[in-house]
This record gives sequence, structure tokens and C-alpha cells, in this order.
Amino acid sequence: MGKPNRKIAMVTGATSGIGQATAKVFAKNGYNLILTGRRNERLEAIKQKFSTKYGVQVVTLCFDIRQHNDVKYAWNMLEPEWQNVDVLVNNAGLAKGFDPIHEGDTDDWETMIDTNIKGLLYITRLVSPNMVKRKTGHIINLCSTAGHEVYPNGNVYSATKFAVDALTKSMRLDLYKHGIRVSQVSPGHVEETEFALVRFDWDETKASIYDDFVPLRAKDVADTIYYIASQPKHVNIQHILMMGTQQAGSNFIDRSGRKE
Ligand code: NDP
Ligand code: 8X3
Repeated sequence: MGKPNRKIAMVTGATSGIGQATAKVFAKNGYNLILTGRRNERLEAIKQKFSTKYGVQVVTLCFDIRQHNDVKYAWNMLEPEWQNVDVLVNNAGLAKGFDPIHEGDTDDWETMIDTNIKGLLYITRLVSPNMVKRKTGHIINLCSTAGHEVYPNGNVYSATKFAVDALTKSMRLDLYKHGIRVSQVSPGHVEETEFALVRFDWDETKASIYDDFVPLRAKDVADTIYYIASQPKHVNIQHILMMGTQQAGSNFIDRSGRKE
């Protein structure tokens, strides 16, 4: 891949859902892309589609974000010009399981902590030094309503998103003096994603959680992320908390039917 001649957006977890929709909106707006995920076939298909349709350059990095050495290796394989990321969207993440604390699966807990907290940190640690060097850059973290309030059986997932909220705030304190913006988006339920399927181990019945109300769509969140990224340089939108109209909080959903 040659030298990029326009701005670069790096989106983690771009093989599905919010990450894929975010990659698309940045591509539509002329950004070159670095896209990450574990499913290489999907990454390659998205690369092919976006580079053809939008005329942008796309680099794919296939790794498990929990494996620090693999993340470092992939990053170090990038040509130096590609390491000058303008916008980093820390999106890769997941919920696994929906059990009360005394019945929780500790492997699920490890997966969520390693992905949502440690993975986000590994990426940020690699990408942010060049932002500091260049005195420019924008980091946008995917939090959740679950990062601000808890709900029954949400325990460890919520804890990881409370951690993301703390990291967004503390990253901003560390980086604002270097001209770097740090922002966060906290959506409620979002369909057109694999989130519920992953949480419930691909059990489609259990994952049918959007049948009786209209949640946000992946594109709604992607457009919000792009809105944050496209403000003038002196403006930092620190946080957007967003839900579908039929949701008023983690524990308040109007499930009386989909009001399209
Ligand atoms: P999806 O399951 O559709 O997408 C998750 C993405 O994260 C995939 O691209 C997946 O890629 C990637 N990912 C997961 N685990 C790993 C890993 N170990 N290594 C590398 N990549 C990984 O879910 P969403 O789009 O909904 O989720 C995106 C973010 O939004 C998450 O942080 C989630 O917590 C947050 N969120 C989601 C909400 C929702 O209701 N959907 C609401 C609020 C926040 P691959 O499998 O190819 O590795
Ligand atoms: C995803 C939204 O309510 O399932 O972060 O935790 S919720």
C-alpha cells in the first residue's frame, strides 16, 4: 500500500455493526482507512468494496485485540506514513453472557475485560504517540449507556464500559495539552449489529431483543461519530449519550411494539 494522501481514520472492530457503518461514513467522506478485526475475509471484502466505491485507500489489520503481541506486530508492519492516524475510533468490543453475578461465567468475564478495556488500551498506546508528536489527532471511544448506569445481569459488561468512561476522561486530561481531542459516544440498544448474537452465543431466539421496540441503527451511531470527528479543530464534543426514541434508560424501554 502506497503513501496515503489524505486523512486516515482507524476503526477497530470494522467487520460488523457500528464499526463497519463507521468505516463506511468515513470512506464516503474521503478518509483513507485502517480497519481491524479477527475475520480476515470480511475485512478484505469491505476493503474491496469501499476502495472501489469511494476511491479511498484501505489497509486491513487482522488480529485478536486481546493479544498484545499480535496487536503490536500488526501495527509495526504498517508503513510509517500509515501510522499517522488522524481519527482513531476505539470500537471493538462485546458483551458475553447475561447472568447474575453468582452464576457468571468467568471466561466470559475475562473476554469482556480483555477486549473492552485492555484491547482499547493496547491500541491507544500504539496510536497516540504519533498524535502527540504531530500535535493533532482525535480519539473517539465507544462506551454505552451501560457505562453510566447498571442493569440486572449486566454486571461485568457494565463494569468494562464504566472503565471506558473513566479512560475517556483520563485520556483527555493527558492529551488535551498536545492538541488531541478525546471524545466518547454512549449508545443504548443498537440493531444491525451482531452484539446480541455474540452476547447470547449465536442463539437467535435469545438474541431477538429488538422485536418489540425500535432501537438505534448502526448508521445512527456511525453518523454521530462522524459528526464528532468533523467539527472544527477548536471544538471537542466530549460525549454524546444517545438512545432510540422508545428507550429512556437502560431499564426503561417501551416494548409495546415497534413504532417505526
Ligand atoms: P458487533 O458484534 O456487530 O461488532 C463488534 C466488533 O468488534 C466486530 O467487528 C468484531 O470483529 C470486533 N471484535 C470483537 N472482539 C474482538 C477481538 N477479540 N479482537 C478484535 N476485534 C474484536 O457489535 P457492535 O457493532 O454493536 O459493537 C461495537 C461497539 O459498540 C462495542 O464496543 C459495543 O460494546 C458498543 N455498543 C454496542 C451497542 C449495541 O446495542 N449494539 C450499544 C452500546 C455500545 P471480529 O469478530 O471480526 O473480531
Ligand atoms: C449495549 C447496550 O443495554 O445491552 O452496550 O448494555 S446494553
